[in-house]
Amino acid sequence: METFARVVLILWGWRGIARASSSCLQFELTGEVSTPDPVQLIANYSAVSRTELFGKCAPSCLRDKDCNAFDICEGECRTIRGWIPVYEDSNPSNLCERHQIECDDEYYYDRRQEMCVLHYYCDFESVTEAGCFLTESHQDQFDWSRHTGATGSVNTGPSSAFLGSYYKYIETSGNYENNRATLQSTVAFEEKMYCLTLYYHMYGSTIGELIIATQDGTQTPVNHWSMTGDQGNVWHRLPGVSLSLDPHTKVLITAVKGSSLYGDIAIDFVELWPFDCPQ
Ligand SMILES: [Ca+2]
Ligand SMILES: [Ca+2]
Repeated sequence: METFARVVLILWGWRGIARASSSCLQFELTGEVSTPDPVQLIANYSAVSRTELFGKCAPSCLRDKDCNAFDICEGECRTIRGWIPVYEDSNPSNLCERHQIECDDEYYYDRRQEMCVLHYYCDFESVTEAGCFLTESHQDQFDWSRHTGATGSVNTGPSSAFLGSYYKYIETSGNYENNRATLQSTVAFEEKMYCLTLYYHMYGSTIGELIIATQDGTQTPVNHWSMTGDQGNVWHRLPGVSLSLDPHTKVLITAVKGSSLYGDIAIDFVELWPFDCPQ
């Protein structure tokens, strides 16, 4: 309780700063988070007291229009670009307070446009996800599996999700080489450029291929990005694939099975931003 009271007092101080520097931007305390997405990190600052941390991160975030949130942690604060859902962590020593501009689910606040913008993402944390734009295709040979923890085979697949608890992967035991599993989009997009980002994990001696493609109606899909073979036992970020979409075009994320069971390919935290990828 004592901590909570202190936070409220500091927040009032911070709102004063925000009003003075910009047109009533309100960063709300939205929850407690643990490890941030490293790519979305803008800067880290350290200080002893919470007051000093607010004094460093709040104005720094206000000055930078790429900054959409800041975290106040023990001994440090960090400014963050883009939009990140709030994940709880079971380890209390990891916890930071996330302050961001709140929009409805499926939207994030774009400070350059000064509005909440529709934003699709799939983090696979629940079976039905409000903002997710992907579903299992039936035009393929098998389905992706939603999973938590390590996959059933050693020496292939991740040991845990990249963010949160769940991810999707292809289980390659019991499937035939070159069998494909596809996630396809289910929404009618606006006609414009989008930017797809995701995390992928491709660990195993017989990893097949991960492909990002688009399909206009029933035409042959067009590949925009692919990765083949073992990429080590680590989550990698795909920094962005620019996609020209319209109401008739689908996004396809396909994993292809390799020659043995050491071919588990996983993805997590798929985001589709409503603008072209930064160059
Ligand atoms: Ca996840
Ligand atoms: Ca399928």
